[in-house]
Amino acid sequence: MSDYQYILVERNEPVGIITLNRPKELNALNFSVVSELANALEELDRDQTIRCIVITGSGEKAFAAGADIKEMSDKSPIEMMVGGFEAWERIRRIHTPLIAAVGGYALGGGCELAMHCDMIIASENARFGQPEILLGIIPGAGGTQRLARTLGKYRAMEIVLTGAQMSAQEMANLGLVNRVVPKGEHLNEAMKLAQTVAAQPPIAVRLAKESVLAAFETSLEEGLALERKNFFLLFATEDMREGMQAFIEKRKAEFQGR
Ligand code: CO8
Repeated sequence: MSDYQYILVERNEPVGIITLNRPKELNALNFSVVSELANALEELDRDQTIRCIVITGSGEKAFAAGADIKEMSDKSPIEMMVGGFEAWERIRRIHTPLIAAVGGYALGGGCELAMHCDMIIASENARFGQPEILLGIIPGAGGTQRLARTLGKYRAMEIVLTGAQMSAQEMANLGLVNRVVPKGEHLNEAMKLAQTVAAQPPIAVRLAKESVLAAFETSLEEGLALERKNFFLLFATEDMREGMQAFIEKRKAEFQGR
């Protein structure tokens, strides 16, 4: 595993854990953080022993308080464009399921990073929001699109146009947060969820993630066609035979990832 300056990477096989590690700056996402994150995620994604990845923030105050405003404040549009936005695309293409474990602030790019994940577990003190409008910009790493698709137009508009922060419970009620847990319990709960996902047959998990994500990008017709192809494809796996045989024989399935 490579050395990183701004993140910590652990393997608690079969779960990988990435911790954003700039607690004094509330884990603000400078270009290097996002680039390191994309590199680490790709490294874990290639590792067959890692079946689920948890992303969290160090310190009690924040998951991530957004892009690094100090780094961005004097940037030109071109510097922003070439500075590392492709790293967000690389994060978007990770096949392994990602779980965000959010304690404290998930604002701006921090909220967008949580939304790049496939599930979000939040402490009761978590705060979500897109405060970019207060800085004279708008979300740039998918916030307008993912909020609108998840919460609908009207809630997304309010969050993006006012910069208001939302509590973990409000976001859970709106469908953006899977579970709210007592303060400080977010990582434990995310790890439990990750272990459950990691115990499932990996090829089915990969195709299941691909199929659900397709719902955001395709028509119903195309999404159904993709789901059906992935469904048929899984009948070519040994894990499918094992899963069904184990059910019939009333024993626990032993999945091999084949
Ligand atoms: N960037 C840089 N430094 C930050 C950031 C940030 N986003 N957030 C906090 N910090 C720093 C503070 O400057 C402070 O540093 P110092 O001790 O040197 O003064 C330290 O972290 C602690 O912060 P505060 O003293 O402000 O802590 P408070 O508890 O008083 O307040 C808040 C916490 C409310 C979270 C407050 O820090 C805040 O409002 N932060 C900014 C939130 C924000 O506006 N985020 C959006 C940024 S824009 C964005 O994300 C665009 C995304 C575009 C795509 C992604 C590209 C990478």
